[in-house]
Amino acid sequence: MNRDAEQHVRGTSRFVADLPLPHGALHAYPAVSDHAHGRIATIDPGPALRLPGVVAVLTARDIPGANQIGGIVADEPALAEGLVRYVGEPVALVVAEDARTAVRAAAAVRLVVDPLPPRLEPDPLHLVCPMQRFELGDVDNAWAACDVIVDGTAASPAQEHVYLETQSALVLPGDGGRLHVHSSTQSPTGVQRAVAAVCGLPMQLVEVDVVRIGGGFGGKEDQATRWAVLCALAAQRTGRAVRLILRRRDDMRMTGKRHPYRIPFRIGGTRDGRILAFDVTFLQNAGAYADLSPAVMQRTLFHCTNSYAVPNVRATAYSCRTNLPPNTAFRGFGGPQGMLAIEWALNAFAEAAELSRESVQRRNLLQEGDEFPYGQRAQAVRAGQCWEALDAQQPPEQVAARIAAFNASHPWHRKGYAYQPICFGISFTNTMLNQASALVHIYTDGSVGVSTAAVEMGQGVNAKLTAIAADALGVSAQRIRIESTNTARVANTTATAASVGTDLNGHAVRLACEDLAARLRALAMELPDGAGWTEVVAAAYQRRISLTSQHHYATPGIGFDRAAGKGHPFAYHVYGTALLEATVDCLRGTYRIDAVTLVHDAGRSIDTVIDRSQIEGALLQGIGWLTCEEMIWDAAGRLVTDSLASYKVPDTLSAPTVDITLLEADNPLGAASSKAIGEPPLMYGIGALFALRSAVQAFRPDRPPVWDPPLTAERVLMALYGAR
Ligand code: MTE
Ligand code: LUZ
Ligand code: MOS
Repeated sequence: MNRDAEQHVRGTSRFVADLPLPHGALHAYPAVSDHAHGRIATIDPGPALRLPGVVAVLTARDIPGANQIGGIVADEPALAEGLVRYVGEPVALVVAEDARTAVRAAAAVRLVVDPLPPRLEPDPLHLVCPMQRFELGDVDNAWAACDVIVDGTAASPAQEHVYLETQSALVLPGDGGRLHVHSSTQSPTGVQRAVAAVCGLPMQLVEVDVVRIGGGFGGKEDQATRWAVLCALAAQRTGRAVRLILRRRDDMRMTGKRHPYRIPFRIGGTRDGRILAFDVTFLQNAGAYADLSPAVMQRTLFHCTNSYAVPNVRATAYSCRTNLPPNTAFRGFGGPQGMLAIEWALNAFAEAAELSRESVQRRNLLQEGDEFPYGQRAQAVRAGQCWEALDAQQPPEQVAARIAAFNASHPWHRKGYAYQPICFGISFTNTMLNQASALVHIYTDGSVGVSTAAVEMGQGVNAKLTAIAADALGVSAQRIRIESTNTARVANTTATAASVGTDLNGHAVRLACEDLAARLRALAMELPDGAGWTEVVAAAYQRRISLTSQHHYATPGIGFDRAAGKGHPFAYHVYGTALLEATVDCLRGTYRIDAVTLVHDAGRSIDTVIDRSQIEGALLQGIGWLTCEEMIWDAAGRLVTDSLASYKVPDTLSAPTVDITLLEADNPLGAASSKAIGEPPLMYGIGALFALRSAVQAFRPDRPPVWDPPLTAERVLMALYGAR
């Protein structure tokens, strides 16, 4: 179980907002652009400075180092200079004695912009990075062998992260120009690097510390950086502690989302359902700056055949610059868009070939040794095994009969169902990032402190690392404490992301603890029988044996040639299959996703409570993405759905009953033989779209449904009755 659970329930867990403020601490808030695109004519801080309690207003000119926070592409200023490129882009930072004054004064900064026309839709003529393509087989010559060829365009919607803790930072100026940064970030080193560059300091003078964060979901993989950087600038300038906490509405307006995509495709295959060719183009809406978009776009290509073997593929991706906030990492990291595309295309093919979607899915399921479009061969494939285990629980004829019987006996309600297999590659696709280290101290009282690169964000990585350390040291978990993630204790950390927090840090912890265990075991041989842990530890200290160990881990055997688009980027894949059932009220368009039964390839689960809750949470987040969560920007590029009153996330009352079976098997490259769990189950949610579609089709078989997710109740109603 998550070690923080009890503290969370009692309200004693500390987030950035709960850290005690030092005497004289100041509060910062950004003044932002109200225009999606334009030339900055004037930034007049006068009206803000005249408010009592305002200490300073900083602009790009006050930056001592580089005005640059771009992680992959150096294209993003910390504070806009010359041009503004999205609504909500920070142009100045107000520093005040209290938070309310800072917020009020930020609104008082007078910004004059000469507007330029905004571009809100992706256009491949305006890119943030070069086009990228994966190719397998020979698509152009494969069409001739196809009996059925379908063209279509899939649409993949945006999604807001809705982490409970909004973007937050607290920076304390330290001795000799040092900055101590508390940041709600998944990437402490990312924050450290950017703070150092913008403040004109060497990285050694910037220490970033993260106890835990109140959810990240990818939204703090890159985008916590800006707020920590702004806070650091103010702390450096004023010599006082400075805190910045975004209000929910501003967080929603100012930060990036899951990338919306437009996805034209052509798919073809035989009359009996064998897919022979898939040609797909991904037009990614990157927003105003590159952020992580090039990497997200690449993972879309990696997952554009999901768990299917397609012999001829051409997948092309364009990351397009627009005037929305820079879109960013979000659980699945481009994978959901790639997998939605192939599911959409398979469904279109099945309808054209007059086959069931399910039969086409089953017919093309990945087999051992099949080649992915990026050259890696599928090994230890569990696609078929998961599906068979699901069938054993829910025999397909019984499912079909149950749904048909319901539909025959209800005049205004229709049930639909859909199968949703997943196949998700585990490793950062940028091979360099697949490394971690751990620092383990045993104190003379026998307690153990473990520091790693992993950030606890609710996913339970600390509980898993504790279990791994306890096992390797041969002590009870009670003796072990996972320390905050701190760049002075563990340097050069990779972001806790790509679902590999436990894999990378778990291996590093195991190696460090095995060193210590070996030292102590050798010593224990010399001690009288029955010497316990504390005696052995005390004896080690007495004999001047080090009770500290540090270890580094790098995933072996992976690599990827970006230019060729070929390699072995993933340590392994995670598989699974879900069956999703939905009921639509065909008078109102309202619906429920009733029940989900799934079999998930979990490796040897380190903690089944955590893994089951990760599956449930990810599934619900995936369902929300394609059903009730609708992001709307107006023609001027302003976010309309900027609060939880207008942006609907699924709640516990709307959650389906979920029946999870963990398919356990050894996984040599996973930590303690487990498999990464954080992101893959999100993509079971794709099935919600097709379950709803089949329910609507059952009511209106005469109307080919029009579908652009998210399938809100309004859209379902339009599908049932609207003009087309
Ligand atoms: N679970 C909770 N409760 N909160 C989160 O923010 N983030 C998800 C997933 N599960 C998240 C979560 C994402 S996007 C990732 S990449 C993984 O957790 C990261 O943690 P891990 O690598 O330790 O699984
Ligand atoms: N971040 C990243 C990720 O930089 N590279 C990845 O491959 C990735 N995958 C999932 C989530 N975050
Ligand atoms: Mo998760 S999108 O890798 O933070």
